[in-house]
Amino acid sequence: MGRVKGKLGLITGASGGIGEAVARALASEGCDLILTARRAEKLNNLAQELEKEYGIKTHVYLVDVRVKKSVESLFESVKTAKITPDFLINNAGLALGLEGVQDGFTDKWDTMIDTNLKGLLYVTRAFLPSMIERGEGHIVNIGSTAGWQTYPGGNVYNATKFGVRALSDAMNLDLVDTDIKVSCIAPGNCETDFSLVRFDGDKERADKVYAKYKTLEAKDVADAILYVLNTPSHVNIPYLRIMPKAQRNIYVFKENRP
Ligand code: 8X3
Repeated sequence: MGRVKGKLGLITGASGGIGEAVARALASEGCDLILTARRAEKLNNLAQELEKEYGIKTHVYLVDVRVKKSVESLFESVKTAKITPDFLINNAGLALGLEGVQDGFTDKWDTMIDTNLKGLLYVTRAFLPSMIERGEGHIVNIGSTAGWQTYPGGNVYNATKFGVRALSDAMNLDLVDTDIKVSCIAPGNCETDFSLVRFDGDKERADKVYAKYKTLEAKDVADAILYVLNTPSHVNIPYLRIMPKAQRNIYVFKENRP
């Protein structure tokens, strides 16, 4: 452990959920951070809190990863600030709705594909060359158990997460002659505002997703990411799947929530 101390990590979607938890975990290990998201207030508060608590440096940028120009402007700002991320956590992502394809909303599909796949690609394309140039770097893509198994109504979200898995695999192949590592971290059921977003603010419906058994917490996933980032330089972890003990796959789980 201890390899992230003094390094600089760039996190997308850092204002909540797993992104925020990763920011906290990295900060607690003395890692400086580039925090990006769309929500200014939450991001600024988090940055201030982490600087104060852990004495690290933070750089905050409002970015919508779906918008190519927004990612380009992030890249330019980072370049102007003369900082280069040592690793990139491609965390920004979401699910919208649970309709069958026959009833699906194409705008929701666009948002999921643009965020989960195209956004990940834009950010990676922007920062990967400087990592290669420096001969060091690590890209962590946040996948999902939904990238291993489909479920009714998961359709496009499933496709994006199968895509994140495929892209992680493909990046590892493309980068074989470099020193850059690529890891796909795939959590199972993790209690965040993921379901609230998916169900358009319907809290009762969202709560039900987490009611049957003890789910993962965002911090559990952040700890796994920290482990992956802390591996020695000759070790690469292409995939890490992390599930609640009570959930063995999308369909098989033990109802044991107290
Ligand atoms: C979130 C996990 O099972 O709700 O990526 O799709 S699931």
